[in-house]
Amino acid sequence: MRILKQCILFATCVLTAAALFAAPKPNIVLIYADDLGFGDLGCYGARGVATPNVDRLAREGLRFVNGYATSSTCTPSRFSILTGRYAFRQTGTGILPGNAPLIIQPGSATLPAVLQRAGYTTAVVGKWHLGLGATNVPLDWNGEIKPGPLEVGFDHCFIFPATADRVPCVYVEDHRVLNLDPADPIRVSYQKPLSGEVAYKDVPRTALKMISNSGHQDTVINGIGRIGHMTGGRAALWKDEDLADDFIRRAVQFIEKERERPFFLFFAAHDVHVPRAPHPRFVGQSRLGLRGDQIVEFDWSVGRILETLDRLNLTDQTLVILSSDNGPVLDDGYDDEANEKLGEHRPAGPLRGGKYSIFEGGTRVPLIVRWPGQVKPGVSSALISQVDFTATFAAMVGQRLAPEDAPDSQSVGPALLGHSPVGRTSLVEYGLRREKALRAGDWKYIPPARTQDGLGPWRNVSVPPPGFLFNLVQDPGETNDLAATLPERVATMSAELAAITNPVPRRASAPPAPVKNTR
Ligand code: NG6
Ligand code: CA
Repeated sequence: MRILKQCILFATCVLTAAALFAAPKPNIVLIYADDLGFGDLGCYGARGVATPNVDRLAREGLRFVNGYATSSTCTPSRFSILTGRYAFRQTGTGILPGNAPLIIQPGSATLPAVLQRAGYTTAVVGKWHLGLGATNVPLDWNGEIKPGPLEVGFDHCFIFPATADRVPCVYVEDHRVLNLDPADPIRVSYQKPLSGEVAYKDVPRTALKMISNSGHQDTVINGIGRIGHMTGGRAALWKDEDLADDFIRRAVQFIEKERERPFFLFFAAHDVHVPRAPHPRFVGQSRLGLRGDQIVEFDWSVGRILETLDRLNLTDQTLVILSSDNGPVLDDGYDDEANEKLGEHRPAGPLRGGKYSIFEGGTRVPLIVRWPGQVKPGVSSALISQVDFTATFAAMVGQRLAPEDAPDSQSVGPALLGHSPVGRTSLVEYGLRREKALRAGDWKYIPPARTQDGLGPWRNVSVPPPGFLFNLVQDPGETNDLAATLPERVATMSAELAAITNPVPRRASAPPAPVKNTR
């Protein structure tokens, strides 16, 4: 009996070791840019700005031309990338104010939580914008700040709470505001002005680093008007020009510290979101003005990460994945000459629209994956959504997901690693006004809605019944609406979209096609 038990134990050990060997656990570094468009990088055809470090990543890895954020704004895209769930399934997942509570359920099977379960040390460095604190309990920025990243799967966080144009303009490290002087407590309001704040209306224009042309006219911090009111916390305020340096310092420290074990780093850059105040050493480094200079700053950050992996001999055992949370925008509320200095550059490449829009420029973004020896370098046209990362990485590290976990996430490992040219069959895109569209194969269907076109300034566009139908391969710029000539395709795609987006699909004249869960 004892011998039998020992044999079983031995066999179990051998099998476990074999399974581990079959599924090497790479470190995973997810580099997430903010508002970086499909055409904003050298390897995607950018003009007037050089991105040698990202281009190196693309040369050594796989560059996707059909990679998608789930939404054309930040919060819903970040919600999806971390939860494997489309944001339209949960109310309150639109662009959040800086004092919003956490919108991800603590304890749920998020991307970092699943990796943590698989033995990874996990960290988020950079922009958060998914809320902090409990619902219905006003957050005290001077106390313990939770729940937040540490309650949804991250072992460490070094973040700013929302966006750089929203207060509070401070870093949160784990559960505390960094460098906070208790004698100078932070107060934050998104409702009304605060007594003692430096109000935009009172600051002479000559004392501002940039003029706010829309919104961004509440409290002035570091010479820049912000959304929301803030007083106090003076020793804790970040300097916009140092955001990239501060984030990279933490990211490099984390990689150095965790070099011996599998780690997951979610590096969520501020670049190239407004306000555009890159470090002075990047100013003038592109021909596109400050927005282009910020692309250079982003590329520098990527270079620092790649250099660190090289220096620590981690390159071969690290999967680096780079993408953006939504498409590009030019004038996003500050006079920073993004339009005036654009020249020949096309931030969304050949795509129509950009940030906020349901057209392709809103959600189709750069996507590059590098894992030397595992990913064959090249270009892939496989259809991939960021919502797939949770199931894909879970499968890669041998973690099972329950049916209710990451419900929209499909395991697309073979496509992501370049072993298959086929990813998803379809995906949902989601705009600022909660408008949705279906991309299926070469086709895109946008139901009747209102959306925005352009890159700021915008043009409102009404999508009339029965919606717009485009063949994206023949018509990447979405100019030739085929809905009237192909009514059956409109009907099929409309039914598929309804089946995915309605929890209980409503029966039309024909029953909608069932949604396949390929996980
Ligand atoms: C908008 C802001 C814009 C930006 C955006 C969020 C104004 C006029 N516009 O409301 O500047 O902050 O919200 O961007 O205030 S995102 O990338 O985080 O979704
Ligand atoms: Ca964004």
